[in-house]
Amino acid sequence: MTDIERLNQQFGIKDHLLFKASGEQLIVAEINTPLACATVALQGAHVMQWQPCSQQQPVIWMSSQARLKQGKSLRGGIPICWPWFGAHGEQARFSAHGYARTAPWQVVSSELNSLGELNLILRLQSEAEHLSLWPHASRLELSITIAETLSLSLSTTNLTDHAVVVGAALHTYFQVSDIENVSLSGLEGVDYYDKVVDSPLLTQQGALTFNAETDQVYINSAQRCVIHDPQYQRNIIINKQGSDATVVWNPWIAKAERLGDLGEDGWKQMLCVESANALENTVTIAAGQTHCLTACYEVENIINE
Ligand code: TA6
Repeated sequence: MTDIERLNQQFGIKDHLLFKASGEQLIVAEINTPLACATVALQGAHVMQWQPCSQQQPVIWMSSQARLKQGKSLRGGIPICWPWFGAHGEQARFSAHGYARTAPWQVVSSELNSLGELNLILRLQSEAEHLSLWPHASRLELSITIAETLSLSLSTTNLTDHAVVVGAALHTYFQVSDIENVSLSGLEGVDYYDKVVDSPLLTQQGALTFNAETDQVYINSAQRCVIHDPQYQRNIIINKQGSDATVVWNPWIAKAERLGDLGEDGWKQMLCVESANALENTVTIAAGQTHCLTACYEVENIINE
């Protein structure tokens, strides 16, 4: 029996959840329910796509150039940054955003409930190669609930006998009609670092609009954010818990060209709003304890006046 056959036998749900090969011998879970469709790669527990039935456009952006490749991060979807955010504190040669997003995760459970919500739980257990990068045994689980809303809960259990400090993010790429025609509210008055210019702490004045590369880390921010997209006639509402930092990122033209994997003008149709624990908002997890970082995305249709 192949891995895919075993997964479908153990966790498949007829007509609603099917595991299949994708890219270079990797495996994805394809989800179709009366409420929404989604795709989740087992590598990195990476939500690649989510589209409620009520939406004409996907809510999560994925680069047209994204290809599933063993050990390679995907441009788009919801990369899981863990157990550090950004560059590694000491080892410049370690991959940015940690190793969880390129590691093979295991399926723990799948369930379609009476409301038509599909829940999938994936787990990453510390392996030797991970311990060489981050020497603290841990169990990482992602619980994904796919419906008219999308909920993700990333739980870190510290399996060691000492406290550990963890940086993490649900590095979500949202699809927008045109980055120059959307705004982001919810961060008014919040302090942030502008990573494009390596600024000191600044304070956000008003809602964010976008007209250049944007890479801002908002600290002590547990607020709900909303992406306002009049052209798509929708708001994307981003609620979170267990996350005190919010990262807002769009590479704009030059950086998108340098990255080279966003596809033709892909930068114009994406906006990252990341529920994170980073910089002064990393989390300390005591021995044997668990921390949960949770985000929930909801789409509100609006009629333009
Ligand atoms: O979250 C924003 C950021 O840290 C940017 O600085 C940029 O590096 C982005 O993440 C993408 O990182 P990646 O390693 O996926 O190319």
